[in-house]
Amino acid sequence: MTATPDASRTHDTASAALFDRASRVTPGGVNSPVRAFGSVGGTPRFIASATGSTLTDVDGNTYVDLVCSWGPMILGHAHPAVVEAVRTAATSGLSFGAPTAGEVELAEEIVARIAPVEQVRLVNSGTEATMSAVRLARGFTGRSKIVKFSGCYHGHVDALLADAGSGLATFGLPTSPGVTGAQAEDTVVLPYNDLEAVRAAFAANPGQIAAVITEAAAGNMGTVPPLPGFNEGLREITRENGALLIMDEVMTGFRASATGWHGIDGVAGDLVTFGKVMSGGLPAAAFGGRADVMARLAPAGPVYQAGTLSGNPVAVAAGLASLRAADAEVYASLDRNAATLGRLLDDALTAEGVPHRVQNAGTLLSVFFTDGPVTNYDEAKAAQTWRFPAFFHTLLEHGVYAPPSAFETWFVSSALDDDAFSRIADALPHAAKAAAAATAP
Ligand code: KE4
Repeated sequence: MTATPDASRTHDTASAALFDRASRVTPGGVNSPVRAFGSVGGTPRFIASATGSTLTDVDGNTYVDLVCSWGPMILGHAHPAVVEAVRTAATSGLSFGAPTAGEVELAEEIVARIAPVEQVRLVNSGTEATMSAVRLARGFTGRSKIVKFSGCYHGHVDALLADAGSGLATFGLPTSPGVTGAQAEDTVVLPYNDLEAVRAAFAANPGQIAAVITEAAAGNMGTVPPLPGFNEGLREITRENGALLIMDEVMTGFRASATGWHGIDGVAGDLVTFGKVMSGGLPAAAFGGRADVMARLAPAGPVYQAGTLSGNPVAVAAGLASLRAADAEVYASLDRNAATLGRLLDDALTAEGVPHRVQNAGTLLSVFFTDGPVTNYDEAKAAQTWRFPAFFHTLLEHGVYAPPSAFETWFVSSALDDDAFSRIADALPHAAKAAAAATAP
């Protein structure tokens, strides 16, 4: 890679034109806020195609992809087995509104891999999964309050958009407009990694808390793993108080390890949510857990939940192909690639004397511009996030597509090869210099 951005990079004229057009017909010009580059500025790149670990934008610029569609693409883009499975499924029809064998196979695959999951329901997004899990927990316990943690994001569920992380963290909206007081007042928001606060919340709300929902390892305030004993403590406290534990593995599921975060700390949620990797990149997600809890779900039980495209045969084919292609070597390469990326980040920022800390949770990782450990959202917000925009854009100019927010996790795929890493290694010293030169607002 040349010392300066590749002169052949045509930059972003076609992206800029598309962003202008998009902004006239779609709020913010995007269909999900973080894609708008709001917290880093500049023009979002409109992607024309992707293969392996490479994205190509509409101006013909190529990038090493460290977003992986926010997690799903652990095999890289356009993996032949996944594309073929989608092609085959599509030629048999796209949607029937009736059960199919593929849905059973995907449910069986999840149940076989994740011990606490005895039954599973397929849905279309992680938001649907967490929304449905919360409703089921309330229906099963007859209680109304839900505990969540500041900086954790569980999708745009009204009740969970209370001081959420991810997009809201980027925009700094402690509670999204449109979420009514009634919906928010049943949500208790606590500091992440603080078991004393959880105990106090149960003491203050005896017999009222239906569930605690937590990201199995937090990835929406940057990567903030649970402190040793935190998830185990949540398991113990919820059990003691007759509440359910909802482990949100939408991001960590089948990515942090072959069996998600559960495969790392073994803490069994009563309900577990999934998405992203299990979708192969198409709209599919799931929630599942104890059979006695899931038995309350319609049509078996009274808690209503439904979806026209739930278990869609083409999405299911993509998810099954992705999970089945993700063998031990794929997960070994994810481990290696996450370690390599973390080392390259650390070396480049150390060389420029930039205060930083690379944090991992399984194969998830992110970089905080601070020296201390980041264990919760306040500490994540206290980092020198003002260094991130220059860092991000310098990487982008040098052909590396990192998440466009300091409050997001970086995602590796098994498709990252030597060429990709040499491009990353070439770009990082320039990005570290830009971070070092950044000035506080
Ligand atoms: P979706 O509704 O976006 O499929 O999933 C919501 C969700 C639930 N739980 C966790 C732990 C999640 O990370 C997410 C979504 N993650 C974000 C990335 N930080 C999706 C990216 C976006 O919003 O565009």
